[in-house]
Amino acid sequence: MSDRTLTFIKPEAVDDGYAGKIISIIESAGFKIIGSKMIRMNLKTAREFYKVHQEKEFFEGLTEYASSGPIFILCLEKDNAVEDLRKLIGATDPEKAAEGTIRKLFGKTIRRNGIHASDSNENAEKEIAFFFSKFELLQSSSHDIH
Ligand code: FUP
Repeated sequence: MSDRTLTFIKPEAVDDGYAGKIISIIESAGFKIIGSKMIRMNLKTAREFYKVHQEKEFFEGLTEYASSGPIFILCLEKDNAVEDLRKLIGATDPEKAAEGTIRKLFGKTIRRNGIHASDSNENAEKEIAFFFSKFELLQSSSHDIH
């Protein structure tokens, strides 16, 4: 089975109308979309999703921002998906992100940086299960719905 990862386009990038452009970059890089949805997280859900950061000084701002509007969530499949998507999105701070990366192109600040992507295979599987039921994901082998 190919590796899977979880990504979402953050509220400001969705609001600015960049979802289509960002998804196009992701698809052109060889990722297959095996699940997608647009939702708005409430504050409680955002705090749960980002709980690994709960001791950080940016936690309140981060979770308020993440719940401030709809996000576009994708489950993606590709060999080496986690690492390859992290390369494609670039560094957390758009100012430090490499040219051509999604955060360089569409991010504005370290908080409003355009896109989230899982940072390990273990977290990818946790984050996929956080947002998707198995019935919402295409099977990697046949691409049939379960
Ligand atoms: P990343 O894995 O690149 O998304 O970065 P982190 O896991 O370190 O941070 C998670 C999110 O917290 C970032 F996407 C943006 C936000 N953040 C801030 O708001 N301020 C900071 O100083 C660092 C991160």
